[in-house]
Amino acid sequence: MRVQVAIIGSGPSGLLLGQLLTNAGIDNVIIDRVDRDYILGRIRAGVLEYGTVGLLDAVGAGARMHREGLVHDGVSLAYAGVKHRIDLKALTGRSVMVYGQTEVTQDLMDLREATGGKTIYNAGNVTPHDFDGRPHVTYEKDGTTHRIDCDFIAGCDGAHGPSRIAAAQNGMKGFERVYPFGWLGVLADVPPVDHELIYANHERGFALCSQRSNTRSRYYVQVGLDSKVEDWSDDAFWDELRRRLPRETAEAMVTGPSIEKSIAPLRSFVAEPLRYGRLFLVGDAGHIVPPTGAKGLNLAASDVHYLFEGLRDHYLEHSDAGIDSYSARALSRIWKAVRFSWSMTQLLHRFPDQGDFGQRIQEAELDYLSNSAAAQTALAENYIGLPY
Ligand code: RFL
Ligand code: PHB
Repeated sequence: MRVQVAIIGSGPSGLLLGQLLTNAGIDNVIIDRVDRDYILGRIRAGVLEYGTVGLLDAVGAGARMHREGLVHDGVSLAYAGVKHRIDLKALTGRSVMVYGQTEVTQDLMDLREATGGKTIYNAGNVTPHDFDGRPHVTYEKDGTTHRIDCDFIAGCDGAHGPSRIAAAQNGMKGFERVYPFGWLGVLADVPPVDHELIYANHERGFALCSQRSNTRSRYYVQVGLDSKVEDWSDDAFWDELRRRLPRETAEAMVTGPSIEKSIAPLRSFVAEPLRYGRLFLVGDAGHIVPPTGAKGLNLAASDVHYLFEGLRDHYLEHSDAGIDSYSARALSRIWKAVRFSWSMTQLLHRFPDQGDFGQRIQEAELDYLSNSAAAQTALAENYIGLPY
């Protein structure tokens, strides 16, 4: 097979890039290690920046999001037993969209199918080759090795895929921070405790009240790295969550059986550069952020925006300026989101060595934030998403 662009990975970044290319008449194929149902079973992000919403609209995948997604004009921070609202809309003129990554992925998969996009699922041993010369991707399926020749390879295959590995073998530099805790997440068919998200700082650790709809909630509590999902009964989770929230919030909480429960470790990682000849790292393949800032999926979308502009200009304008500047343009936005996610993590979590002094410093910063329009504007600008 020969295509113009071979995309490794059928997560949000691969699907969004694939759709932009298809709509522009640029031939592409997506190759993934697993199948559609497996990908749709992964419960992940929930908050979309206005830029991500705009991109989904631009490709034609926004209709259900506007029908079923929840527009949030604000977000709350809770600390020392009190909740403080940050009015995103009043401070920036923008809102965010609460719509699950699973739904985004499903909408993009449905659109790809409807527009005749090619996807190869259940491909084994997917490997990018010769990206400085004649780029091609090989994979195994049904006992045979297949080869796809292409002009460019988009590595949209997440943090553990073959694109990051290939980059590491070709001079990539990685910048990393590992945090000494993880998030235990629970999904439950109970009404959300608040109409907006609550990020809570507490001496026992961070907690987050998020949601997927008016009848489905997504909650998280910070846990130690040695914690296992099996150690947490539903009751133990609800008790711990309530302990970390202001009293009225805890009392208003409706609990019920979990429909999903998982633990994710937190880390920050950035790969530099994001381009290796004709191979590009996109989304989680190029960077990881702790979920505290709700930036991972949104950064995947902005990477796609920059790379698509470069590829479009290459094919339609005969200019390589966009491809040549992809890594620098994307990294400049990525590092700002990495900084924001790191600072939100720093502000809201309990660190093993922070002690009472560290707790008071966090509370002082949260107090300053709740009383300063300037500080709230800085947070709001980052939360709704920096411009592309
Ligand atoms: P994905 O979604 O990981 O997709 C990569 C795809 O590549 C495939 N793949 C391979 N294919 C072929 N060969 C191989 N060897 C392969 N290895 C992997 C995989 O099967 C998969 O289909 O990366 P992508 O597209 O870059 O998207 C990134 C986002 O998924 C990620 O950044 C977000 O989920 C992060 N994130 C959040 N982001 C937000 O913007 N807002 C949020 O509120 C938010 N909350 C979260 C999150 C991530 C979380 N976890 C579990 C890490 C909450 C959590 C708990
Ligand atoms: C989620 O709903 O899963 C979610 C929301 C906000 C975050 C992280 C995760 O910052």
